[in-house]
Amino acid sequence: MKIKKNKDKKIYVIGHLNPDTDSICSAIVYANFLKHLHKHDVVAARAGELNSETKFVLKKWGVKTPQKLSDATGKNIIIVDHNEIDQAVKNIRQSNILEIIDHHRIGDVESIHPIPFENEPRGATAAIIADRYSWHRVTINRKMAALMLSALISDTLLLKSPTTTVKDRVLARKLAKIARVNIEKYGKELLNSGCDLVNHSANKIILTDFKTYRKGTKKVGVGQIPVIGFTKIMKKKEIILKELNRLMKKNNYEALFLIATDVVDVESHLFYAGNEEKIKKLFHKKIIKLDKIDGGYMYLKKIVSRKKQVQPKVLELLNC
Ligand SMILES: [Mn+2]
Repeated sequence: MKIKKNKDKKIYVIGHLNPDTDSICSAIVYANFLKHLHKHDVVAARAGELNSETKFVLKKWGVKTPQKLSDATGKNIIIVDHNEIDQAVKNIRQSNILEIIDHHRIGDVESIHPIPFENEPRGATAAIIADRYSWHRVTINRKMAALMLSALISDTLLLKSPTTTVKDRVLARKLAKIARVNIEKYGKELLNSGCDLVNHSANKIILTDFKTYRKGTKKVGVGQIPVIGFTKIMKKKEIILKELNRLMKKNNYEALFLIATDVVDVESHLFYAGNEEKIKKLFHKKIIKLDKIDGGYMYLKKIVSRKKQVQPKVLELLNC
C-alpha cells in the first residue's frame, strides 16, 4: 500500500457513509476535544448527507454542519463510529489513518502504523468520547453535552436498546444536566424528528441508514428506518420488497434487509430479500409473504439493535 505525498496537513475526524446522529456528533465533539489539546489543524467532516434527525439536532443547538469529504486519498483521517471499509468514505485505503474510536464489531480497516484504536461496547461512540473529556479534564460545555446526549439518545432509542450500558445511563443524566434538557422530553422530540423518512421512496427508505457487511467476495446489506407505529411503512410493503430484490440483484448482495423499528414501542419488522430457507433458520420467526413478490417480512418483538441483535445473525449468511 502506498500513500500519496500528503500536502493536506489537516486531520479529518469522520464517521461512516449514510451518516447518522452519532457519526456526525462524534466527529464534532472529538474535533473539539482535540482542539482543547492544542491540535488546531483538526476538522470535523462527514461522509454523506445529513438525515432529518441530525439536521434537527444541529439546528436546535446552533452547530455548523461538518464539511463533506468525498475522497480520503492522501488525507489524515481519524475514524469514528465504524471500522469497516465498506462503510467508510471513498478511498480510505489510500488515506493515513491516525486513530479509530468505535462501538461496533471489529471490522477490516487496516492501518500502516501502530495507532490508537479504542473500541468499547457502548450505546454510542459519543459516549466513549465523553469519557475521554473527563479523563483529560476537558470541560464539556452546553453545546458539546447536547450533541453527546443527542448521539446517545439516537443510537440507543432513548436508552431502551440493549446496547445501553450502566455507564451510558449515568452519563446521559450528567449530560442532560449540563445541556439543561429533560431526557424524556428532548429524547422524544429528537426521535420524532427522524421519523418522516417513511414518507419517501422505497429506495430512500432502504438506503438512508444502510450498512454493508462483507466476508471475502460475499456481502449482505442492512438498512434501518425509525418509525412511530407500523401503519405507514406497511402501506409500502410491496414497493419495499420489490426494491430490496432489485437492489440485491443489481449490486450482487447475498441478501438485503430493512429493519423498520418503532422507536416508541421498541419493536421491529424485518423485511428481506434473499434465500428464504437460510433466512428463516436465522430468526425462527413466522414469515409473511406477499402475492407474487419474492422475499417477505417478519415481526421481531423487542429487537431494535442492528449491531447487537440483527447483524450477528445476518453475518451467518456469509459463512456458507
Ligand atoms: Mn454509533
